[in-house]
Amino acid sequence: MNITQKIIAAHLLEGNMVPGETIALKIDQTLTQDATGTMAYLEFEAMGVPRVKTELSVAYIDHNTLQSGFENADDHKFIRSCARKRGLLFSRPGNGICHQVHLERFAKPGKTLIGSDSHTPTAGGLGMLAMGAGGMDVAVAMGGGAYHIPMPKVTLVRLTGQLQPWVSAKDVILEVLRKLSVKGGIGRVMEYGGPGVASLSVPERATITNMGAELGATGSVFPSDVVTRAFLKAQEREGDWTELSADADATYDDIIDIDLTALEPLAACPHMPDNVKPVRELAGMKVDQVCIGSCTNASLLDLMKTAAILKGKTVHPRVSLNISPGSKQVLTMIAQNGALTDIIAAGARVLEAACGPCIGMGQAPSSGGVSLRTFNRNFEGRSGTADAQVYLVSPEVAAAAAITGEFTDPRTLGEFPAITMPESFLIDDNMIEQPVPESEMHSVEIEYGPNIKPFPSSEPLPDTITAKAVLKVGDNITTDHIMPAGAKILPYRSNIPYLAQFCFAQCDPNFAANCKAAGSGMVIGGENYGQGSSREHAALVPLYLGIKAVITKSFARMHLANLVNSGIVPLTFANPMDYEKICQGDQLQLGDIRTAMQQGTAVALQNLSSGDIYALNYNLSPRQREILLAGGLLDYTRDFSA
Ligand code: MIC
Ligand code: SF4
Repeated sequence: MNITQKIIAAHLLEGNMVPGETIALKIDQTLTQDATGTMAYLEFEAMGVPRVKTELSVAYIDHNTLQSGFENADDHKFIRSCARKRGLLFSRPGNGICHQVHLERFAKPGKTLIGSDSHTPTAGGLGMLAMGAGGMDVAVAMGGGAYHIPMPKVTLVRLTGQLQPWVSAKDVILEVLRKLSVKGGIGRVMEYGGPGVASLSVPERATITNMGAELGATGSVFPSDVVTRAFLKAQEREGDWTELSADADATYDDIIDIDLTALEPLAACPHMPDNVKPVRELAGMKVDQVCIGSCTNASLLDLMKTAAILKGKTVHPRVSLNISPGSKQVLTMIAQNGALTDIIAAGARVLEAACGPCIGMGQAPSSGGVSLRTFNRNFEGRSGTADAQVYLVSPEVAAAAAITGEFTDPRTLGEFPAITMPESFLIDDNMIEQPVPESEMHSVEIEYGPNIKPFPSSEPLPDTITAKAVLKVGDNITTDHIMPAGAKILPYRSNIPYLAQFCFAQCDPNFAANCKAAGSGMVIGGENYGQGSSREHAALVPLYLGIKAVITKSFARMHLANLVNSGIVPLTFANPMDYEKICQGDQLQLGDIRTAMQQGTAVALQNLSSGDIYALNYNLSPRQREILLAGGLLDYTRDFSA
């Protein structure tokens, strides 16, 4: 077996390990962050489970850290009260980005983790099967329920050679994205192997597994080897180590080869992570902003490299350099070893250890500004500036541009500063709060601030759905298109009615008004609809606006699951050419949809405006069809437990 199959086999509760067939997995650990967490804990409360049943569940505060009103602070209190009462660890604001902290303090080789954040697979760098999921799925897992996914195919990414000076882990994953595209990982776990693995440290591996999310992959995983052991030892967690490797005769569904020695510095150009070019081709382009941070590239190693490049220099006058460390551990260590002094002296604007600019929580670039970011997503408008040109790069390329004021191939800067991993990290978990003992849980009140509004209710699936095509969009629509984030909107993640006005605003500013006027609607989409984040708001808000079905050429995994969990029917065109035949505004009908979901029979879409009929497909497990029949996962769970 390969590593993925080994972890799945050890956690399999139901189903056969045949790619595409639905499997149910036991989940050992969960994580949430605050932007998805408020909803996840509201759902957990609605499920009525008194204490979490996992081996470990952690509630992080890292996204909504700008507090320009009461909303975020209130939501943090709500999450803290849930964590204390329900048996979760609470990672306080300031402690760092969930994926970075989880890697440092909690990830364990061979275990399963789901998190209400699409970059949860970061922990795959430590040999975990870690997956992003919607908040409701995480709430179910916290309650001890299984996590259902289609059994993934496994792609071996065989690494040979060794990275050359100034070339880094970011370039490895950008190369994979260049080769495979943002759709290339769909339905797959990317498993790293080959002789090149041994040369990569755990934080470097985590940069690679982190951006497996951008491939659309279910997860990404590295072996657990001596390097993993050394990292865990340095984190005073050697006891958490177990060896994990693929059998010598393991088989894979596909293999891709990457020669680390041949890689060069790369950049993902606006506005997709797979639009990758060599940095040398971009050299000379003027740069306005540089941001170093995020769950992709804000480890100790990344910031030590940054500091070494900035040492004794001044940030170019044209450039605003922003640095957000990945965790309190990272920030404390660079403060102690002097690297932070070099960063500050060079003129960097040092932000708190949180997501920050990555999710548009401040530091929006100037109009039309060129921003080089060590992050993982450069979707249009995500930075907070609609016409900004965001490039995704390594810390080396980012720091080089911060000094020169232009895209610079860092290999032209001379000798690479040698940075090595420390033998021990500074361990202080004082910002991780323990829950109260179960015997005292009644003493903790859940604190609901005025920002928290009830979530939208859905109804059991009707016999027939008749509704207008309120929106037609193209390929690769992201959840940032469906439900944008950023400093102005994110504080309302627990207020679905308020969020509704921003739904699809970038695609059609009249979307919300049209939905309200129509009363109900369907959305028509192209390939890979709903790629990107795990946010279930991209389903809950359309539900609130009356969307009953979404019909596309294909869906991204997490968004499809979120639609089902919200009671919105996801269907695909049997003949993708039929997509062309529907116009926005057409009146559409799904006849006998309830019977089809009950019996697993064929579904057709009638276009009442043109008279055409289109055959549709659905790739839904019997459980997912039952969830739809019940009107969503919450109602299904209630029916189930009744
Ligand atoms: C993101 O990077 O887009 C986010 C913000 O972390 C999301 C979660 C969210 O929308 O709250 C993700 O990646 O899942
Ligand atoms: Fe936070 Fe950005 Fe990572 Fe999402 S991608 S978890 S916003 S740092």
